[in-house]
Amino acid sequence: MHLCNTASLLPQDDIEMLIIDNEHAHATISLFGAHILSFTPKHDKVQRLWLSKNALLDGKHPIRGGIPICWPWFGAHATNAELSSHGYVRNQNWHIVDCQDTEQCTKISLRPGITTGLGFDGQAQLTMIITVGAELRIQLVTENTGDSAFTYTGALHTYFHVDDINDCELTGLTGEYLDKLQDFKRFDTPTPYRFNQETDRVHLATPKELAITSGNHLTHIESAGHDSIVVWNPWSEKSVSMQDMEDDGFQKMLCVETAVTLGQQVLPGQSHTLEQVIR
Ligand code: TA6
Repeated sequence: MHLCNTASLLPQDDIEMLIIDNEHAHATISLFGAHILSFTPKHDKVQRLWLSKNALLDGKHPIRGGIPICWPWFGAHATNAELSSHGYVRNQNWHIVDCQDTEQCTKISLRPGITTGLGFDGQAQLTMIITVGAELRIQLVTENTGDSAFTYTGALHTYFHVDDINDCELTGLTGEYLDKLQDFKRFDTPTPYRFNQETDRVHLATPKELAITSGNHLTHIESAGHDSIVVWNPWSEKSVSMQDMEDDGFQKMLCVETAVTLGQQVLPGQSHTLEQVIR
């Protein structure tokens, strides 16, 4: 595969890193999991994503931070608790199928080795299209290549960098959420939406625009193709319990995930795109 001029491949630890460096931004993408690890626009040089200092880059375990791809299920598998959380495509090597340079951006398309697996009976082609420019556009395209419909869940499980979780506000969410920490009971979205404890919520609203204000930084998040938005911060106790997360890691991150948690049916010959734009 010929790489475009603004892309280069570097081995790091046990995984291959794709480095994108164009006039608009710098980004790092692990081919293991097609996992975006960093995105820094050049106009302000502010890193938008958080990556654990203890993240495992061994090509065997999911990477803590950046943008994990959850597919073909979100969270625990609906019927088989033995299967890995968030599906199986973040745990495998992807390959580059296209790489384009334009004046505005670098556009990379990647596909996983396999899309069939225990726990999912669909025949699908999965493509991740990453567009790196002044903004980062991530499109996860699920195509039904079989002759029967299937339903999937998934998420662009983005870990955003925040200066201080105690001085951070999420704007744009309204309506009800399901609280995973309280047996998925329904609650109203708080305003202002600030954080002072472990938070694990599936918001049933589908806003196009969200924003995270943290210190004097504002990160804009656009979503499309979603049926929910997941908001997660493990807080202190969970951070300490996770080997791949530094004990105080929770203070510098907030997950805001463009998600399909209720289920998206894809008919034969049809496709569905889950999209998040970060700027
Ligand atoms: O998106 C929130 C969540 O489902 C949490 O419940 C927590 O499990 C988080 O994802 C991280 O999951 P992981 O499997 O990457 O540790």
